[in-house]
Amino acid sequence: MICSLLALFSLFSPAMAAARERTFLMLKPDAVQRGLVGKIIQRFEEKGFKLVAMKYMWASEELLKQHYADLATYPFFPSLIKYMNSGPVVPMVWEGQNVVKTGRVMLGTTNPVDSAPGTIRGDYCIQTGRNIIHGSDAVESAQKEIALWFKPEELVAWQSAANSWVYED
Ligand code: DAT
Ligand code: MG
Repeated sequence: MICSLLALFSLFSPAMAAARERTFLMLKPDAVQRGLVGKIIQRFEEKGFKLVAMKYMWASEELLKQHYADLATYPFFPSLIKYMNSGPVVPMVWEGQNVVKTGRVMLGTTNPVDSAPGTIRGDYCIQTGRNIIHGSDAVESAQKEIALWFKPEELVAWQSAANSWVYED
């Protein structure tokens, strides 16, 4: 009963609805190998975003090909899949207001040569083919990617104690 009242309230509360946007981030094998997992996660925690799901896994070629299906015709596709399949990755779901757009800003551009200092790619990597982190580029692709990498029951519903200090309303 309380859950359905909360769900109903959220439908009529734009601020709450916006706060519930989710993105899919994945630390790539180079982030794991270089010991950057903690540092990168810390950036999203410190920003105020909320971690909803996280795994540590060695992704199959099949899953990676599905994840990057839109890029299948590009010449770099085989090397992209090989790189992504070369070691463990850390897929995650993060939640927060405008987290998809802000997440992309925090990542920096696809080619690190254009990524501003202060961004993850700007600070930690040099080449496009070793750009250490994936982030969804739109709300729709985030939803698709979250569904590809996580079962619904793996997404943890929880209220952050910092919520009212991160959001004014
Ligand atoms: P992003 O990861 O910034 O969303 P994307 O979706 O266009 O970029 O491409 C996915 C990944 O594919 C990217 O992180 C690295 C690789 N990639 C993209 N363009 C490339 C290129 N021109 N050469 C080599 N790898 C590339
Ligand atoms: Mg992309």
